[in-house]
Amino acid sequence: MHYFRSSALAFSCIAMLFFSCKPEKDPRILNLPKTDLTQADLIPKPSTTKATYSAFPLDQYTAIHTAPDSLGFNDVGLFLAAKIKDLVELDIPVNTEYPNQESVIYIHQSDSLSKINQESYFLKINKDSIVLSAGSSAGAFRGIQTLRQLIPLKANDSIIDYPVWPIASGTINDTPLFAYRGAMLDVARHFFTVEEVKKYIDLLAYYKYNMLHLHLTDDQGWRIEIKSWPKLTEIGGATEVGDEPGGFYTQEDYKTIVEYAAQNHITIIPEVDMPGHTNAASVAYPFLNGNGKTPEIYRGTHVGFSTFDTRKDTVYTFIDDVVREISALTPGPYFHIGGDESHVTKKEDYIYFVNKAEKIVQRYNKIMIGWDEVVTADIDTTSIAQFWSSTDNAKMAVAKNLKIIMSPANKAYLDMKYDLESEYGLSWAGYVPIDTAYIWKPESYENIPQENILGIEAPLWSETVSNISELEYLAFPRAIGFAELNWSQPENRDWENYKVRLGNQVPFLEKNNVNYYPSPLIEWKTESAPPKTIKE
Ligand code: TNX
Repeated sequence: MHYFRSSALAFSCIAMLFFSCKPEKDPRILNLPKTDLTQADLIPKPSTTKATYSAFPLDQYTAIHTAPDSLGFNDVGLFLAAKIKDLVELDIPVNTEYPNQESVIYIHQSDSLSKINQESYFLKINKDSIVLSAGSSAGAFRGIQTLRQLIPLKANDSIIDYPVWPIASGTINDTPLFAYRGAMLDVARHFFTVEEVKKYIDLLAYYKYNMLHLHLTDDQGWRIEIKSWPKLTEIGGATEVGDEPGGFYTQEDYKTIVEYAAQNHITIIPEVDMPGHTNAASVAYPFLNGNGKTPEIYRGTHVGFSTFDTRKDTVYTFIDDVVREISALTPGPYFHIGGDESHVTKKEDYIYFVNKAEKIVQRYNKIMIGWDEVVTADIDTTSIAQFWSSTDNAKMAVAKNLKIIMSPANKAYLDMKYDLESEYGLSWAGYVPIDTAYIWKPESYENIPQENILGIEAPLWSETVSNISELEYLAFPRAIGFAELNWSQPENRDWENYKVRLGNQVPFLEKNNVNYYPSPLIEWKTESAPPKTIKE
């Protein structure tokens, strides 16, 4: 009897090997370890999470199926498949014929969700399927980031004879707190290559950022090709802070960045800083200069010494060309005119300048953004103020009913040193350790009403950093905290709980070769954490 049973088993195994090259889906898959979705290390923390304590088996039988391509959902499916391939080496088919329908990730369009918010999504993880619903491909893309964060790095290979990555089951309902979740990169003080910017975009997208502001010009360099004014990059592109060689983006390079960002559902915001911070432009075209001195190349880190000549018509012809050419390459709705620290521009000249620059930006159908000083001019309520230092300016912005981007330097500046030990960074706004960067309420900061606030943008000025590794040291982990402040509901944010989830980002950061500051405030999980399971 015993003998008979085992020989029958052997026979069916041989038959199975004979008829199929892939092993059959093992029924023991249903016995995946118990999980608890509410304990997952998700950043930003979702609005609501419910656990059902089992798991979806991500494995060689999984396929992705999406809503029709016209809505951009196919691209989101392909993006997910590519990230799964990078992470666990599985080839997951997207919208192709698949033999096994028991293990499918569906990505659906849902009109009811788009009524809440274009970026909202609903994720339902079952034992045999994952259903991601979103109003738009942007919402689906945000949901995909959540799903990526739920995939364990290590397969649960003790269960069956092929690898399975169990994804904790349950439901997640998620909506962003703020519509504008930004980072800024200063490519003017030090130049960063297209590849470096792409890597930063990858990391920002993982944490659900949707805006990347590029500070393209400053005293030390001009970084974007303007075809009608070629010396800007011929001369202005050849310098940066210190001895390094500078660099610039051709218009094709810039398009590459814009397209790559768009694939990551991130909008690029170009900034041409004016009328101050313009030494590099004036070196290239001295007629622009308004500070009464002969412009000379500048490789230092002082601010506030340069200005355009605000009363010359040809200066506005120049600005019109620059705004027109950059706007034509920029699908996003915004154009940033800078406007900060114009210490050698007379007040009345500054106001005159900002009023005229705003009209030029509007002529090319863009919404003007400026650093908080621009509110001292007569700007339209459609323009946006970026609060970085002056609460008086922030209050004036509220009085004028402007929308405000929150970048208070003592909280949100990624270029401030963490502490005494910091290798890079400045400290004019104080040290910004990661608890200071996390424990504040952007939605009620300095009595600015929440309805005026678009969201936080975390600027990274590059006087002290010159390559991606140094950039990452300042940005990570603080940029991860701003992602949570921007996305998660205030009642879901908690420093103690965040600390644990942040410590568990190490496998992701290491896998992506990210140079983060290992702050002593956090218990970093340097070994890839196994999937969280509950003992039965
Ligand atoms: C202030 S923030 C600046 C920048 C500097 C930065 C350094 C702002 C609008 N202007 O020009 O790079 O401080 O932290």
